[in-house]
Amino acid sequence: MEIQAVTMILIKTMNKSLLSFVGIFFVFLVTAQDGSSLWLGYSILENETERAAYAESLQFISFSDSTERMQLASKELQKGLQGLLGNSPHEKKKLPNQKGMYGVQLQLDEDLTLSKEGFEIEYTPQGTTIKAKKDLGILYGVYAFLREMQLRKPEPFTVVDQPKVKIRMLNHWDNANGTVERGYAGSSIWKWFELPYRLDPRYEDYARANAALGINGVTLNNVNASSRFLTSEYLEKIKALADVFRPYGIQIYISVNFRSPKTLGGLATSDPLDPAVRKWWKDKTREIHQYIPDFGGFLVKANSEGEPGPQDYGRTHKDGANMLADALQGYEGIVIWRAFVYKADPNGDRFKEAYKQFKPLDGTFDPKVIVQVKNGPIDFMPREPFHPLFGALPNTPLAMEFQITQEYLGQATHWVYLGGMYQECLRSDTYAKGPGSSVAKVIDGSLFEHEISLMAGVANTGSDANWTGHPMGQSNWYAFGRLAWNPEMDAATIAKEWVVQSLSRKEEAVSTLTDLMMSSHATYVKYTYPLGLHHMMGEGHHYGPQPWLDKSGRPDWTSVYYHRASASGIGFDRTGNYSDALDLYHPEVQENWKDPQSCSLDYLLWFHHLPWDFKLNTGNTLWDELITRYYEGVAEVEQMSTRWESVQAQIPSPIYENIRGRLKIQAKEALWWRDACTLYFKEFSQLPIPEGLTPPSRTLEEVKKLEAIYHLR
Ligand code: GCW
Repeated sequence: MEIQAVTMILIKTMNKSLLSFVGIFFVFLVTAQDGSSLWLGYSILENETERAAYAESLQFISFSDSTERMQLASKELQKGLQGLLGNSPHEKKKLPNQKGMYGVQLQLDEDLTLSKEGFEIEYTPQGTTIKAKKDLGILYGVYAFLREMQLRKPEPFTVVDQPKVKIRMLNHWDNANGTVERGYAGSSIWKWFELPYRLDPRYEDYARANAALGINGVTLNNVNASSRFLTSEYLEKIKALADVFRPYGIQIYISVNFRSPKTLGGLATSDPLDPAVRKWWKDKTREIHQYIPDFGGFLVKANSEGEPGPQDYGRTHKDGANMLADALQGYEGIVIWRAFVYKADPNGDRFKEAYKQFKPLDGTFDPKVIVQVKNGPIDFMPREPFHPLFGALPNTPLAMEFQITQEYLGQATHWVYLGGMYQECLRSDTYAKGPGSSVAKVIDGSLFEHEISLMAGVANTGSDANWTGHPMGQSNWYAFGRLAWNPEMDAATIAKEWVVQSLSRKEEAVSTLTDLMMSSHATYVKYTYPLGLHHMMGEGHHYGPQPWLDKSGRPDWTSVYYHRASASGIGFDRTGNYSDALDLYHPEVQENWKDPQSCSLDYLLWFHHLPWDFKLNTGNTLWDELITRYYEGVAEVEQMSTRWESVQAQIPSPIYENIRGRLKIQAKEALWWRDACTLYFKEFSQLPIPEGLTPPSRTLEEVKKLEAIYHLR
């Protein structure tokens, strides 16, 4: 007998107060305490009166149409209510019209003025309706209702919602051999060697967790793509996953290797204008649809970091993307073409590369093509100005690519909530059509009235029991999903939602944790890349500090290329005096950053090379401010630990211990960053550590050895 069934029997045979005690105890048992249930843990509502009120108003579930997805929505609602209330309402075919019999109706309604994924929830103690035009809207409405129940009291409320962005997608950088590029939570969740015959139960857990956020697309494999994913053997495996995901409204996309016609098809070339190549892609696309009729489309990294692409044949990104779009004619799918391209130019500025290549192509892409742009111009640095392409290509739909996995943000050992960082980018004003032309409006398609819109997040999932390694990594997956649904949502609201559903509903814990989450990003930036420094991490693995890195495969893979520290100062001059990358932005945006006296300190060294004794508006010199920030960052991590310890009693203990351990690593490594950077930059500035701060207790040589260990064989 399942534990849940035992719980039910016990609950039915007990008196009320004993019942609530045992109920809570058992729900703790059935709700995983290790974080594996993500935001779908549905632990019992602790307030007995509120629970009783909800139970009274949710005695049954009925649904207007019996589609497979309506039934799924009803099952999800039952599961959720079972957890939250300790008891789950029965399904009823017809609405009971007995007095005192209240419940939820899931109702399809063609006349609603909402998009096909939108929903309307109306809760009253005497009856609740969840309405939508389509059954996927009902499923989304059910998840939203369960979320609202955890955030509100059982008093009447109405929620009307629909997504602003059409495609809300996770990009997995997962390889066929089970490894995950830039993955820090174990191996891939896709068991390619078992598929299609064995379906890991986690596939469905994954689909539920994503559907609860409204994520409706998944690219399964790494953008550094293997052609293997296009073989019929792998298409059969992918089909098996597509079949699991479909009921949850999730479509599959595949990252493709541009050289596949050659490597897989045996053709002499992969030139996108070659008729045989074009036919190969058409045939392959037809074959894919035999397995996956609702195939989402192709994701392509071309001519970037050694990946093949149309430029190998003297063609352009447009030629490559439009060829794939042509192969998809007659089908629903699209081509997602990445703009993460940069040529090695020792005298250039990598900041400008993607703009240089894509700006001239505006308006030349097939309507099925969307260009996917990383949030910033370099590469997912802890803080970047928004990418200058946003707002610059009015005739091309642009997708946002955020990184959820924390490649440059402490990987799985540093607690960094990314909601605020995503928000900062989305709310940035491009001024493309005057004030109010936010990045959010570019990517939701509204600014330039594009049909396709897309937001992608590079996933942080892996085989670890809690999915993300650091339990707090879950909140970044969650925040990404919520912002993809509505890029204008508030990061603090999202943080609170996540805490309430995933960690604790105790008031003190909720406010402490929301606070900690919201300040965690600024703290990380302080002890790693204060004042707009960027790209000074360990070579290759991208972990820890290596500001002294001066030789690598390419100049723009070193650290010195970016910080440009010398006796005369520090920072990358991107004004008209040097690279003039600033000029890629609208004049109003340039205003924010062009004058070092008024430039936000968060972005100062992104755009300016300044002398060490440059006087900032804080009253400090640049040197003093820089070093002070490193020290503040370290102190803030210590405070994070203390505050974390203060909520121990309110957090499930395995998660509490897990994070406590990781905070210790974070504290040690914040110190590592601080010492590495202050000692290294001191060699140039020749200035003392500011008064009142204790100088590092180790030498630069000693700190350098810490990084070197990563390269020992
Ligand atoms: O951030 C860099 C990573 C690469 C990644 C690349 C990209 C998938 O270091 O690992 O490759 O970006 O986004 O294509």
